[in-house]
Amino acid sequence: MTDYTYAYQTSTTHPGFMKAPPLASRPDAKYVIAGVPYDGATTNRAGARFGPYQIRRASHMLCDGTHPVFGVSPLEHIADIGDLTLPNTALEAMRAAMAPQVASLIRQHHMVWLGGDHSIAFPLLREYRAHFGRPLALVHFDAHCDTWESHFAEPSGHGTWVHEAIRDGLIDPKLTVQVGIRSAAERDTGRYVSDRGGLIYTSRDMRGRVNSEQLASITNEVRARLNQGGSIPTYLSLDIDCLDPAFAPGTGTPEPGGLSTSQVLTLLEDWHDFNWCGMDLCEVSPPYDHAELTSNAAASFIWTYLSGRVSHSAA
Ligand SMILES: [Mn+2]
Repeated sequence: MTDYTYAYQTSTTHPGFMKAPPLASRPDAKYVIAGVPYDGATTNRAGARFGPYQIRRASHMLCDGTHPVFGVSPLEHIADIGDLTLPNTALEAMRAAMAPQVASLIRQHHMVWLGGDHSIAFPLLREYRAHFGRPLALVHFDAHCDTWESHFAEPSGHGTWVHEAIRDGLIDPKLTVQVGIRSAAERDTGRYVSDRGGLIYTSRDMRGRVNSEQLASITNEVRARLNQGGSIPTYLSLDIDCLDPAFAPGTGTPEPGGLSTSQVLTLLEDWHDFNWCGMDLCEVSPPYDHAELTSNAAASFIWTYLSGRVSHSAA
């Protein structure tokens, strides 16, 4: 097999996310972390290849892992497989190497993927679509709509995957929810999801709404919408640039005027009982971070998601 090991890859599984053991020593782990350290599709500032390493490092401050809202720790339920072995080359070669590894993992585990730039979401969704045999529901936190039809004259990049996923029937556009959108985009691109029946909450829609009560109308609307799909598997794709650069400066394509860490945490807490089938957290770019703000936020979001899953499974 080609040696795809690069200096920046977390090629050992120790220490894993929250110091979770490697998958080999906990093969029946329900929840498994895997890094996808690829940033070859970044349009602005590269560096997300270092995201998985830094998110894991930030997660080590979570100590015993007991979550203040859910009162549980995900620690005994998780393993970390380290980073996928990928060629740091062209997009298609990377995706071809990624597919069999992803397919094998999602057959056996509930996965949390650490990006990497957001181009990894499309090949992930292809494997989920194949696994479940039906289009998924999608909840997508991002400053960007990611519905561009081309990537600067190339067919695919880190801002095209929602368009590609709808085009290829990987997700149901009516069961697609976007949160935090605010970047420059032509009207038909920016409203692509809502024009096809989905829901978009821009960061402006969310100004001044932080706690559960203030966000209740959004929560109720999203819950009602996802319930229309019955028990449809729902995938969470979280671009850290949904946050305002004040909360997440360490990202490749920052957009001022975004969400606060508290707003996103409220939603992750209040939406913990959705029918989640997996998540990714993309676009953490440590070279632009300050005081590890961005990687700490990313680690807290994943910890909250996992704690919510463990709490919901026990209920
Ligand atoms: Mn983005």
